[in-house]
Amino acid sequence: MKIICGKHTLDLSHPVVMGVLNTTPDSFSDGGNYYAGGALDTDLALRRAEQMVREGAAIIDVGGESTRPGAAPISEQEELGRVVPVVEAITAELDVVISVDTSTPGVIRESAAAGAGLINDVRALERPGALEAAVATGLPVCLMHMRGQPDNMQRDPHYGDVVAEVAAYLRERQKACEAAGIARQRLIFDPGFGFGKTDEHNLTLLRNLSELAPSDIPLLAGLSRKSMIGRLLGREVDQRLPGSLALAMLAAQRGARILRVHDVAATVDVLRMQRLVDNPQ
Ligand code: 7PJ
Repeated sequence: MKIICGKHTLDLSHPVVMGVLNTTPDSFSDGGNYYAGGALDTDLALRRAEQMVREGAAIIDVGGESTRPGAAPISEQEELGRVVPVVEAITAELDVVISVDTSTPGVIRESAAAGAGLINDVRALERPGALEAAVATGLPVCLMHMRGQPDNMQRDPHYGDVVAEVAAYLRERQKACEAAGIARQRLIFDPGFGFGKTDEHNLTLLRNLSELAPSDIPLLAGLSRKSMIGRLLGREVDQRLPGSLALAMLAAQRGARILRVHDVAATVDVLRMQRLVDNPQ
């Protein structure tokens, strides 16, 4: 399974790691890390990207809008100012696929022009103009399921059958993408762990992960440091590495091809071990 991301081809015959690079001042685990004197420091962000590439990340996911539960929306101008300079810097310096974690049409367009190779949208291109912007880039897209919006999504989410409903939503967004001109070979599915889901919903989705996508559409799983680990194990955000690694391996065993994580080196080791055991040469 391969996916063409601009000038890079991503080999997904084995699971790969997507390293998180948040250029927000306020994200729950790495927000504000790349700020100096109150302003975004592109060089600090670039150095972090470089470190993640050394550690084995195949993709760097650059995000400028916080989507954590309760997060407030920001303007397009603000998001552009956080994302595009970092995409430009990474494109100029590193040989890696850059994905942009965005739902904003202008950010989709300008990031692609700056060298991004993948669009990662937690709103599955539902924002007005986002689908058209994504089509125009020709890039692959990760479609994620979210119930509600970040400011209200964790208020008592309900499903009849969470696996069937998430799968149906992703299929419906796939059809919308195909109708608009994004070929099936350019799509990635993601159940959106923690986005309008209780812990029980998240566990059920992970247990049944392989049912969420047809076998030719790669699955992405984002579980790293998420609050479900905090609640289930009683761990603060800086104590969630073992839980995150366990969930990354369980997701890989259930068919995830891209693991979106903060702790790249540790996750790469886990996936290498899993591969040695499960795919003997
Ligand atoms: C995800 C994401 C995820 C995808 C975030 C966090 C919140 N994109 N962006 N999947 N999560 N595709 O890192 O906890 O799960 S931001």
